[in-house]
Amino acid sequence: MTGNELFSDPDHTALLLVDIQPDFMAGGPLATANGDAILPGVRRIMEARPCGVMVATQDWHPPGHVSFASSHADRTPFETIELHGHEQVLWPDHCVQGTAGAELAPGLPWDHVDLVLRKGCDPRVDSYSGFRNNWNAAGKRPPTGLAGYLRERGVHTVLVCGLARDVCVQWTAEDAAAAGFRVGFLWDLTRPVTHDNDDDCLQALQAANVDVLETADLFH
Ligand code: VGL
Ligand code: ZN
Repeated sequence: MTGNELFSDPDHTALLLVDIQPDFMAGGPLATANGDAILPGVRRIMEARPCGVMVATQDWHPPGHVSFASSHADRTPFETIELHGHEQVLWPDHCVQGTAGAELAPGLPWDHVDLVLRKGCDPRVDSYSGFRNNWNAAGKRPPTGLAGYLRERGVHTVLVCGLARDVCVQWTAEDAAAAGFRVGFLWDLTRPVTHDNDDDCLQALQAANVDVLETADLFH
């Protein structure tokens, strides 16, 4: 998919702004590599609005969430455990409901956003993707309703950006593609939490049939 193709079809395109929250930026407990650097470009694309629908996701965990290392005896952040039959990374406490670090990052025009979708609210299940929770005790990944929302709004193409590139943006992009949307991944408007993961991330995106784009592609 080319940038021009995307810009030419705004009525059927959605921009998904994934987890752009202070806890994933400089000084936050789960800081991505230079996450703050995406903010000017994200502002620019929000203002240019190459899409009829804008959705923000917000990581929004209750205190004591199962994904926090602090919720498990003798565990430290970035260790993995098995949870509901799947590998779960244990993170530092982050995006705790109602805290400043969980807000949508100050300084962006959030008023332009149609829907803010909170995720990770179930204390026993993690949720990386905006489309589905991670696996629950029944071995299912229940949908959030976002695919249905977008379809009802006439969307068939989604552009994804935000934090973190190799976790929530990647999972959101993969699930969007699996749900049948055409997906553009705005690579320069993402930053990873694990710095040497870019090759794996690119491979996974390619395997999922996600197009990796640079925002410059949208503006010519
Ligand atoms: C995220 C780890 C844990 C993300 C959220 O937004 O990428 N990563 N929770
Ligand atoms: Zn989280």
